[in-house]
Amino acid sequence: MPRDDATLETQLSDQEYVRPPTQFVGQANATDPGIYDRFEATYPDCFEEFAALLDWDDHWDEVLDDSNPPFYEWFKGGSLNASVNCIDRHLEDRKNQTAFVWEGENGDSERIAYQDLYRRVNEMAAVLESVEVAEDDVVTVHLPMIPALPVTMLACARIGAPHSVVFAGFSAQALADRLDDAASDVLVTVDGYYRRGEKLDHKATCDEALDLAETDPETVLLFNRDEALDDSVTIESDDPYVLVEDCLADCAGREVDPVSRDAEDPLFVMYTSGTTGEPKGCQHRTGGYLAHVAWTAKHVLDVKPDDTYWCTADIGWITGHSYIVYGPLALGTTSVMYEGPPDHPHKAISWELCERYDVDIFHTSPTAVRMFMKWGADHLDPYDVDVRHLTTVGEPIQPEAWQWYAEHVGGGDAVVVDTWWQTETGGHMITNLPAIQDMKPGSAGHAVPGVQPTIYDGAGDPVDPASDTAGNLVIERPWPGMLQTVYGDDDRFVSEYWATFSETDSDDPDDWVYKAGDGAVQASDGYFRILGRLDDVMNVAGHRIGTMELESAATTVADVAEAAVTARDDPQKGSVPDVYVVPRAECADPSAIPEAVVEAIESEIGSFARPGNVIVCDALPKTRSGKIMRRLLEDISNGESLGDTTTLRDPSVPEQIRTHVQES
Ligand code: 6R9
Repeated sequence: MPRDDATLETQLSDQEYVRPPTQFVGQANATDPGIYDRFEATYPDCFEEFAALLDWDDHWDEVLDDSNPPFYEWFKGGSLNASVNCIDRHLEDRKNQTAFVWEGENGDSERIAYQDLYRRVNEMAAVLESVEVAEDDVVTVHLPMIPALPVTMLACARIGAPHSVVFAGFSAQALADRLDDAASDVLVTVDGYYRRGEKLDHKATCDEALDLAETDPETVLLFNRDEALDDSVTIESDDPYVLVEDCLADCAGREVDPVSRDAEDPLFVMYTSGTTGEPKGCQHRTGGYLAHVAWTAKHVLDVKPDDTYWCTADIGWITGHSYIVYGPLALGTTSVMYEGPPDHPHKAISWELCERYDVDIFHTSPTAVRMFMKWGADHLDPYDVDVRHLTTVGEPIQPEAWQWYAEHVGGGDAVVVDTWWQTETGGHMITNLPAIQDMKPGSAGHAVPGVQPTIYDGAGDPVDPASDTAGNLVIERPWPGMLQTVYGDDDRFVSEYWATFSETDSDDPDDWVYKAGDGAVQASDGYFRILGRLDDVMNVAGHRIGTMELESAATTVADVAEAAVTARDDPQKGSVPDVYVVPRAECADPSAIPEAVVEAIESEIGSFARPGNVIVCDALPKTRSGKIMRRLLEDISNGESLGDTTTLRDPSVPEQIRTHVQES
């Protein structure tokens, strides 16, 4: 349920506007301020401008079919292939242009021209066909930031097999859960990769996932990262592994006809954390999704074919899907892809690569900006960084971090754009068009043309527009990039995203409202500012993690009776999870619990979800009806004073816990 408005902190401060530099405005893709009114006046037909950026096999008959809300259909009757839009159609003009320049952590590098990408994707599509992947089979892909990842995604798209990419940092259990949910017959992975100089045995994770999963994939296609890792991998003759290299040799030079997909056919599934322990498979359609990411990459990221664009996200998250793979490739640009983290092999690697590849547009997370800021501007000094456009995504960016980014990375003459959106929305939703609106540090800005964000109060009524009133962020009208459903679970799609603010027995689309799960405020100037999640989802360094997922991981520890997780504010990561656990009565050694809980979370989810503190306590604060008061724990984690505790079953519990926190 949405929280009431009184619990939302708005902390509105006077924010300054920053004008986009004239040279930026002069060259920008989006310059017509009339676009907003035009889109408003012609909704939903306005989104034909999105679709017009793509090559279609068959033109659509209807832009939006909203007869069965919330199961909207976009560009109905149209058909297209995503890999053709991302590759084939660019070959005539610029087959030798680099699509990806890839840098491995260990110093390897590759330039992949559009023609090379075409060859690789076709050969991989042939490999997938050779292991009997058919149209509409979901292929699970567990690959790190190596060229094989976008190649596999596009190969899936070519044959109409939706991909389900599982971020490489996810644990075996998380991979097994996603394999099971999608019931994939084919899994694509790699023997190993590098992380901060260490060789990671990725196949071992896959072996373990295969043991844990109920699904028994018939084939596991195993890429080979490099020869240096060969010794560590053994393939038994009776296991489902097949070396991709061998298959590729058999498929050398093969071309695979792209499957013409209905606009509504799914392009991919991406699992994301929600309010229950089970991640949801957000299913994205081919036409609407691709149109949305292509248009926003062009108009928000200002990507042009001649640019070199670098988005530092991992392709394993939605940002990488939309704004490393599909959007930029649909526009035929050159992208940088880096295997490693921003502090390896040294803290200036980002600037070294910006200089080496002459990056024009740099897209990263506020967490990364805060890190760069902490490391200091000196790291930039030796490099010639000449970007015209800087963007951020994933969490709110504080005005100080924004200023630093603009001044030190942008050199004072770049635009900085904050983009708000979600795995579910497919592409940008609230963000400025950089040449049209002034920047306002700390605010995401305006809605993407045609998109209709609104703030609802706790009772489900819209607050006055632009009234500085904080509330629940909702989207009132369908948009092309929106998820189609939760994979295999239409009911959950309705209950998670629509039920709270919609009249679910109505077939009038005006009665259906999408709940984002975030709090937001629209200032009197129309700019939206995002205040953070209102549900049981936390944002750790821009990664979404469900509180329930963490709690169920913690309770897999045999000695743990109960666990509650809260988000503690963190200057670097935005927030970090604190885990409060109550040992079972028969537990012999409670002091061993914290380590066991950390291990359990790493193995159930992945090390990126590692908690900050694990606090062992005698009891959790509960209401008389037995509900855990997580907000009290959050106040304790953040060292804040506790409000009214009289509704607690045992009002002394919070103070006891505070003592434990101070001791730990
Ligand atoms: C793209 C992506 C979505 C959640 C979202 C919100 C937070 C994303 C933000 C932002 C403030 C921004 N979020 N962008 N918060 N300002 N510019 O991050 O997708 O991983 O699904 O996360 O991230 O809380 O609801 P996803």
